[in-house]
Amino acid sequence: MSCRVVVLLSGRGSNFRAIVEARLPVEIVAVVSNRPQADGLVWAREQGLPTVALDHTEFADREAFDAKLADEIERHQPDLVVLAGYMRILSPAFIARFEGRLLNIHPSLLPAFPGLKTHERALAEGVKIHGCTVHFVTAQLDHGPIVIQAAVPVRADDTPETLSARVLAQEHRVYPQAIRWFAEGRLVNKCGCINLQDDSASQSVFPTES
Ligand code: NHR
Ligand code: GAR
Repeated sequence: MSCRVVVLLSGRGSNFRAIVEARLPVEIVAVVSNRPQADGLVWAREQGLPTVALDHTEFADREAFDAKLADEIERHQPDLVVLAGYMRILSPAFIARFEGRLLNIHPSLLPAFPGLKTHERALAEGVKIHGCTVHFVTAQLDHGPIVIQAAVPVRADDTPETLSARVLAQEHRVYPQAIRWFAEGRLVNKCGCINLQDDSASQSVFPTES
């Protein structure tokens, strides 16, 4: 029985594309966006995938929107919900319904730079290493248990654009990997830290150590 995945996105959808193109042993049962015009939603339709557009501006408040969003997601009976450039903070009531089966990719090496404008902030701080993090989503923004990270060098002449492109290439590599591990049932939460069961592939996570 394959892992049923719902994807949430708000924009371009390049992480979503990378997930589809990785040919994972999962079934994408719905692609949901809070922005009806999102490029990612257009591409999903072109692929013949089921889509749901829910315009958050048509709801009275965050709680009302999230309640409808959760109902729409639950209709598809997902084993996993994947945030792929989803730009709305999710309320505690939403998290309670999906915690443990909700993943996000964040464009920084958490716990550094939670929130928005991560590449600008990394450059302003002068960090020499930056990257991305796949984590389980909890009610505390960008603080859930970490599944996998990838690091990139920061170059002296980087702009937010060049740096984000370097990070994005790594996002496209590690997000499919994390989803594959979840689908294989290999992610084990041990007191808030994620362990990878049967870790014979660890050299692919830490290439410089092998
Ligand atoms: N929700 C919870 N509860 N916990 C997390 O860890 C979440 C989350 C929702 C989204 C993705 C996230 C990121 O990776 C994410 C993680 C949006 C904002 C934000 O401030 C912050 C973090 C993330 C996504 N959004 C504004 C808001 O008011 C709207 C900004 C916009 O529309 O452009 O929701 O960084
Ligand atoms: C990605 O860099 C993702 O990490 C980031 O937005 C981009 C979405 O790109 N997510 C966040 O900043 C969440 N707050 P994509 O739509 O092409 O996948």
